[in-house]
Amino acid sequence: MKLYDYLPSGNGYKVRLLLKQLGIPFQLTQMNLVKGETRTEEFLTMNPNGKIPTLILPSGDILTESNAIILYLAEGTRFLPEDKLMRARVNEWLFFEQYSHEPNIAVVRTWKALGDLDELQTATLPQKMANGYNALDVMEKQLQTSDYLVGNSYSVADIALYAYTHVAHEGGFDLSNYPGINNWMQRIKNQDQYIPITDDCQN
Ligand SMILES: N[C@@H](CCC(=O)N[C@@H](CS)C(=O)NCC(=O)O)C(=O)O
Repeated sequence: MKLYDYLPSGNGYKVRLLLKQLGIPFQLTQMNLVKGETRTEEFLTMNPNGKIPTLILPSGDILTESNAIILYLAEGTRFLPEDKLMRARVNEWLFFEQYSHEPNIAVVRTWKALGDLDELQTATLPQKMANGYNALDVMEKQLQTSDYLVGNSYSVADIALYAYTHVAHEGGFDLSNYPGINNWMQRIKNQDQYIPITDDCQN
């Protein structure tokens, strides 16, 4: 498999972490997003949306969208429950991540990483922060009652939500009032074959 990725990206990290935990070797191509490397004609023929992660399967088929990729890779493994309702619960968290969590927590982190905020970003920041804290509140409520997000076992729901939660402080989010989330993040760090977000898995 060949993964087009960018190491600071939580979306890319979801795929890297799962590939590592599944023991699937892959070749990593790092894309410089700041230089627009996902916007070249060549890259856009693979992913017309111009984004990483983009995964090339051994068959040559191309997969995009981090949560679609991890669902595909997790099929038939311990990272995705077989039970229909439990799978729906995993999907609930994956859709929640893309609509309520990532657009706030990840976006604010990226803005801050890129330097000074422009006028529009400065005006939108308070709402983004409030939305991000709302998403953390929802996770905390669940993690006060269970060790993992779905059915008390580690799944792709945890991988998807961990990716940007564990670096939320880089966007200015204070996680000190979220004991459930903090304990859950520690449980994830203790998983077999855990890698940090900066690991390119190439050795
Ligand atoms: N919904 C997509 C979002 C992917 C995404 O936003 N990727 C960003 C990096 S985190 C990217 O490639 N940005 C480059 C660009 O838009 O030019 C997913 O979950 O994979």
